[in-house]
Amino acid sequence: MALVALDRPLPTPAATPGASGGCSAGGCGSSADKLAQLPEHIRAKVHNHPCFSEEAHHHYARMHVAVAPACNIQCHYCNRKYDCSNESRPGVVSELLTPEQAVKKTLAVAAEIPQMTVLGIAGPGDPLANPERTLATFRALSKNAPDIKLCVSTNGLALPELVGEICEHNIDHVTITINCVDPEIGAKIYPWIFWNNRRIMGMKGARILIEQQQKGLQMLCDRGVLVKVNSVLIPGVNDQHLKEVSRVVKAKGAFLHNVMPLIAEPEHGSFYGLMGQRGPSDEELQALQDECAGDMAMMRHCRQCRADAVGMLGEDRGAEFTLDKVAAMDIDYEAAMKRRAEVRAVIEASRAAQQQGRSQTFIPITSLKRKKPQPAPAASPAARFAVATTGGGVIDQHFGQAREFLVYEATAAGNDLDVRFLAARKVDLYCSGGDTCGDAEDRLAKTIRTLEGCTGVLCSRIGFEPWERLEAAGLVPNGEHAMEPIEDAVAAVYRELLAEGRLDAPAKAVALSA
Ligand code: CLF
Ligand code: SF4
Repeated sequence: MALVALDRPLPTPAATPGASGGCSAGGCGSSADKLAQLPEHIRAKVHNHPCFSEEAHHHYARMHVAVAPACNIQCHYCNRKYDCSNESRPGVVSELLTPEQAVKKTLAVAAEIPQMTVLGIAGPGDPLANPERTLATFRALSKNAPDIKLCVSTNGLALPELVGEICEHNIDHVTITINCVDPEIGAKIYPWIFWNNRRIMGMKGARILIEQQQKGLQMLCDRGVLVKVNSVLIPGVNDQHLKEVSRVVKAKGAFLHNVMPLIAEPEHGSFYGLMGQRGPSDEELQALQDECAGDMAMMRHCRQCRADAVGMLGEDRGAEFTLDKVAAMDIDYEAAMKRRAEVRAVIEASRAAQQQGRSQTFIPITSLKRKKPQPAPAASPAARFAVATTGGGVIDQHFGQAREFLVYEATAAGNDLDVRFLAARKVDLYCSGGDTCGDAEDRLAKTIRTLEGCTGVLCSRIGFEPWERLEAAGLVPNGEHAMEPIEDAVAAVYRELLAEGRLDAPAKAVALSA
């Protein structure tokens, strides 16, 4: 295979921890393992989609093109001046694109970021309320860039009428934002819809929207299109109801449910923002995700990205691809496709090696026993770890350079150790260089507050000062697992702390070294 330049280093199997203890393929709840359990035809569809597969989001990027300005409904959490809150964090899209501009930009990004596998249209309005612009973009891309997966996000009102076109253009992944299945609750979220050239208010409008969403969902599932359902968690409005939503959409065949926190700030000018409607806390969000998880697979790695986002989830490289910069690029897409295939092959080899390393280096938790073995208790305390990573599924980021931390939870039950991804938490850059270091103190204090509830922080390196501050706040800093796969490193640190009796009270009951 030709040597391929990547914009980030890939882990090698040798980086997989041996003595420190890796996870077993069965005992560790790794997302890669869950992916492997899917039927082959579904696995092929989600394998390199960063939103539909949590494991893929460590390796592959997505991009959005903002070609859809109009919307056919009003959500109380949306102000048209801002990106669609369904699929993006607030902030105006920098540039609205024509389909032609969108195609050129997509080819440019695909050539520059070969691990970009998915092109999504997610706003800034509703893509299916702008069918000509949206479908023209998809049509041109399915012809000119057959190696890019196509993805669309919609509120669902216009969906049933467009299912045929969606299937025709190979749009394999659809997201429908479904916040309720009860019109009474719907009327509290949607003041009106625009339907058959009329504005329909309140419960009547909400009922039509719900019927259209459910009909569209069923039609897509019947045709084998993979559907993800997004729901905005609005405390006091639909928090008690989302479990029912999860049950209903799963019964219809939805693949994944993404419960996202409401973002409502007065400065966004949305109804909820101005009325002081609060969003959920991290704990409320996670509790609801856990409750819904009984019914179906949950997405927990959503970054609520902009309608013009470019790059890995959590990163935005949009500024590198403004219209003027793209216009100046000379793109040979035939050559780019070749290089993209080579890069994908390298990534896949790395993913396979990580999996292989994981199953080869498993050291059962009982191997930490030194003297007379004693039975482990039924369960050990759960502990959360914040991880600094730029992608690739490895710990490769300096603490001071992290703009977000991925939070993982480790739990031991008997001989099994489970490590699961919980959420991404955004932080301000602690170390931004230049002359802004005076603010670093404040930013560090904020970061520590953001990491509340975590036991430790894993990063590739960390300075002396933040190390001390983390310790003073009761967090255990750890820079010893640089370039190791995240789940293995979390498992290793959990084992160490458990063996040293440094986890919470129940940990002391675990006789690992009697
Ligand atoms: Fe975009 Fe959405 Fe497709 Fe992903 S985003 S259209 S499914 S390619 Fe992904 Fe962004 Fe969350 Fe959306 S992280 S907001 S879920
Ligand atoms: Fe805004 Fe999206 Fe709702 Fe339309 S569907 S009102 S663009 S959040």
